[in-house]
Amino acid sequence: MKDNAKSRQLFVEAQQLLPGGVNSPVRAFGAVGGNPVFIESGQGAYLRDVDGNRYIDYVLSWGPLILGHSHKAIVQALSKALERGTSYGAPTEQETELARLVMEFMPGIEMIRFVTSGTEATMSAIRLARAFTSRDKIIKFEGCYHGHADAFLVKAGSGVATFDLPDSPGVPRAAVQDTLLARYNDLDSVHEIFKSNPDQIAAVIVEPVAGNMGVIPPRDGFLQGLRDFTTASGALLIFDEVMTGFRVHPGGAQTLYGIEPDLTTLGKVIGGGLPVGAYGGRHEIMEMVAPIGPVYQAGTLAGNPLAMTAGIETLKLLKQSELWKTMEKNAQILHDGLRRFARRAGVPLENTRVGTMFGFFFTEGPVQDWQTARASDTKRYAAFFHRMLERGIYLAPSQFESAFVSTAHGTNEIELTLEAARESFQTLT
Ligand code: HOZ
Repeated sequence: MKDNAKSRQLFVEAQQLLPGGVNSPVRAFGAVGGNPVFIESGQGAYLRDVDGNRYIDYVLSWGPLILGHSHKAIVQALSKALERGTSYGAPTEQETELARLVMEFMPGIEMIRFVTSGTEATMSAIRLARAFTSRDKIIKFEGCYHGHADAFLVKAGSGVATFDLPDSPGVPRAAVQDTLLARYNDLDSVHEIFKSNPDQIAAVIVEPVAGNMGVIPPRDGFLQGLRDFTTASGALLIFDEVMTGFRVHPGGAQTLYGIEPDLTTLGKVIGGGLPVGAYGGRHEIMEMVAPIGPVYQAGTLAGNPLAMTAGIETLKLLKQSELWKTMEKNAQILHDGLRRFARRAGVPLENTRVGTMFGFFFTEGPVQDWQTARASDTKRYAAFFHRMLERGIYLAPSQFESAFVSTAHGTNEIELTLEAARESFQTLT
């Protein structure tokens, strides 16, 4: 057994001051039981906790750390930037540079606004879509998570699914009355909504690869169907690529599947581990944003120079296609190995992967939407999670999240992980 005495003590203290001892619910291990480990530092593919235990990290701060922890280029660039100040509340060259880099990866984005979180990005994107179309209703999918803004807290994924809070108290009915729910991967359910709300839908917002109910790839034709419905009805298609951006393909899901959304929301990777979000799209839409248009949206720390610097360094390195390809190859080796060892141990496992994101459901499968995802055995996931943690592998403390690899995960880390998985699966039967 690992010694976790210091983590346990810190958790006791934290719970007296912070709700659940954490600042974001899924960190609390509520779905898997036990105490969260408190982290002291991260280096490359590894986390070190306050008791001195080391873990190979597949959470990577929930996705942003695509180059691993404390990447030298980022640390150096940030150290220099720090000496010049932390925030100015005035424009910097870095904002334009990061905008240009993002657009090189995602040419469909012609103009972009940086904000400070994914929640802010999605919340602002629907405000803009509503203004652009002069319509109020939006369609979202059960099990998809677009941050915690009121309008999205209906049958959402991530922590909302993990803690089974389908509709959060505190969200006024009026805030969600225009949020219409469809089933992921089910075009008929989308068609029905369009049919019963003619000329009223402002936007369809979707995680083009769902990553907040575990990882669920879109079925063939699903995203194209959304593109066709929205175009035909004058609604906007919003790809929430906060998670999938740079992860399922360097150019995001829109490049991988060849579908151009009207608006894209980003976060995570474009901040290189610092707080960031962004929304962008075609000129004619983005030109509605203040100060050139009437749609108001602002932020004291938006486009923060440190976040921009970390994002610039990250994207510059990601331009080396070999780096990305190696990372994807490693994700594939992991995915295949997990499947193989689960099968050998007789553990029913549906595992999924798109690019550098992967997930696994303890079920016979197939998993294609929230209904089938939630049918998986979460107790078994919890047991697997703890067996892996004990063997030095840090996975998300919930079945309904995604795992990520970074460029710092090499052959050694992959082999150690698969060996830990092999042993862990054997103990589950
Ligand atoms: N989007 C992340 C979860 N899937 C955010 C992590 C959090 O909620 O803390």
